[in-house]
Amino acid sequence: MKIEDARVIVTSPGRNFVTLKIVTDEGVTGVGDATLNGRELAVASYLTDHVVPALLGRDPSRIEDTWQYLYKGAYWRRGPVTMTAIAAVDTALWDIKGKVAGLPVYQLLGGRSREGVTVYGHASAPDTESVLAEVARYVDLGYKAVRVQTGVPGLQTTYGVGRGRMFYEPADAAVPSEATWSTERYLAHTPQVFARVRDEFGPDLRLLHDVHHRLTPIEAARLGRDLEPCRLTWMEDPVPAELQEGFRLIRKHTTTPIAVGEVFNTIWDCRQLITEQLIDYIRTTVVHAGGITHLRRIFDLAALHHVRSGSHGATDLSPVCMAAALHLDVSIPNFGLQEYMRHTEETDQVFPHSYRFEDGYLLPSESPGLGVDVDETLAARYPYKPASLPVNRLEDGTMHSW
Ligand code: KDG
Ligand code: MG
Repeated sequence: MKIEDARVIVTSPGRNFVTLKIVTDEGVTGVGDATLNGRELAVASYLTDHVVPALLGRDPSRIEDTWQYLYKGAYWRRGPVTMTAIAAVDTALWDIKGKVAGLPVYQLLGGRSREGVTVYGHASAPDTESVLAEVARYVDLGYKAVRVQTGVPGLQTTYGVGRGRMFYEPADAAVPSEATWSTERYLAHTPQVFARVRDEFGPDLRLLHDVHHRLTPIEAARLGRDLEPCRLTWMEDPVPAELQEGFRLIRKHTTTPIAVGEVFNTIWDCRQLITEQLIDYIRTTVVHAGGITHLRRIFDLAALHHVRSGSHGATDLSPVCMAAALHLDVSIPNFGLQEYMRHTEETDQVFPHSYRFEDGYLLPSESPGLGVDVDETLAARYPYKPASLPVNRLEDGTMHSW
């Protein structure tokens, strides 16, 4: 079997997505998500101009070799654009392998380690009163874990607080919009929100919070400490994570578990965090961390160091990524949680899939391969619209993280 064609499909059914579809000379096809929020066209060009020509004629069954060829062969290793492009190829090849074998991909990864994939939803609202109602809605839907985000009094907008209900879309304008941030106001407000939520919903509901990289290590340590009575499942992205040893300081001061990794692209971005046991959950994803092949390598390293998975699953990760993530989630020994922000109806139509939500769990597809596809005719009806993630400035105008 040989790769005969590889198409890069850019579509915007409510938001932008890039998808790679690989076609073999025997007519078997595979899909991979290649969406990098706000930088979609860079990945599309990387694939079209540099990867696709090298794929034509290759044997699609050689997944590991193709991964090594694209990673090492580029000379320029790592980085979000490169790793997202490699991820798309890798995911599509796993899809093809599953279809050829007549098995869902999780069977090729060693089979089930659990019955379902526990997911968390996003309760977000401008203030504490309204976020309580949002948490209740998720509980009623069966969710066993809920991420809680609110606006901060005195700030006009807060990143991570949605405008819609089941999903939010942070990429809004072609040129990044700007918001104002105050660490002081945020640190004073957030523990009060969680005290109310824990009080109202009791000890069993798993609660999570995303800091979106906005603190310094000592500020994050203080937040973690203030949140300890509320027993969070995790505090996510407390600080920008380029400086991995910065997490030692947070660890020294708080037992609130830490999750990090949605912006990581390789095992090297999290090696120190994992091997020094500075985190509890690694949030790397199929699409941004080199596909199923490389993400499994990260999760295996994590398993040796008491770190569980907690993959990113926001709306900018397409149903193709979600389908692939679920095959890994259900098979690995050290699964923790999977983020699940639902997609719009238009997105679900462009990417027909057979994973499903049931009683707080997502269940991977039982179809051969990944169990997801892209409807290219429908996709063509939604042209690309430039959209960037916003930036933050402090109240005095200084540029800040996110
Ligand atoms: O593209 C960026 C979003 O996916 C991200 O900001 C969402 O932080 C996020 C999360 O945890 O879902
Ligand atoms: Mg996050």
